[in-house]
Amino acid sequence: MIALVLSLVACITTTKDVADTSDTADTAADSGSDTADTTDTTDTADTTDTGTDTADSGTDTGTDTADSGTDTGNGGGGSGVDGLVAGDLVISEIMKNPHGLAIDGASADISDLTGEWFEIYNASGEDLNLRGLELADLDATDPDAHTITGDVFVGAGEYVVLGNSTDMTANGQVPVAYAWASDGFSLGNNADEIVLRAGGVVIDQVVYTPTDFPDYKGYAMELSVLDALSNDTGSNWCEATTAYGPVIPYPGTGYRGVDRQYGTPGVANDVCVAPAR
Ligand SMILES: [Ca+2]
Ligand SMILES: [Ca+2]
Ligand SMILES: [Ca+2]
Repeated sequence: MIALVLSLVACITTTKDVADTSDTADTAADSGSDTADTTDTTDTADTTDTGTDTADSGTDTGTDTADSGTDTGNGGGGSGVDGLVAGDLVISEIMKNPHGLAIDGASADISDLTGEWFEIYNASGEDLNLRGLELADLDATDPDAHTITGDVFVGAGEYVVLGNSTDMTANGQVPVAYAWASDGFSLGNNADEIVLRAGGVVIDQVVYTPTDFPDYKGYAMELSVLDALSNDTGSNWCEATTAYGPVIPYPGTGYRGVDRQYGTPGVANDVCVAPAR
């Protein structure tokens, strides 16, 4: 009986909602300044607000993602090669024909290829990054071609060495800053050419022959006058007189009995003496 009474009371106090049809859309333009609504998730944008938003002065707590792209700029260490003109770089020393440990027939370490290098003098007057510089020769049928793909910094008035290998053991203790690594480029032991281009423009080139230029195995040829016109003439080149690298176990007295390589890779050349042929 008590339960029935309670049930009737509940029925009496419960009313049923009817739809509220009296609201009309708010079409008035809002002229106030909005404050951020941080709790409402259902409002649509108010497109009639003429108020002025205030700047978001909050602190960004998001996490930046790392820049994993490849930097194609010059790395901030010097100007790029695109604006270079003929003479800005000078090919100043060439080791076309190194002799290595293989010469004793027992310990093959420094091969002709891995021991090759040449030196560039920066005559441009500004610090440079040689990334993008093209190395080539003038072979009509099978031209050498390699484009420098890494940063190679060389200060104004300084030298940099490019070679086959940056491995100081394999190249005979030469401070090679960048290696072409047999990728389409090498230095012929007889006649060959080194051409430096930037954007298709020849910045310097040397066309050497074994008759007009110094030609002795194990001796780099060094330029005596540091400009890109002088290096076109063989008589402006001399054999290096400063030894570098490891003692080479050469049997006998051939090659003048030398047991070292000769050159000044990366630093000023020796004072020129007449080539001893
Ligand atoms: Ca060679
Ligand atoms: Ca030249
Ligand atoms: Ca030198």
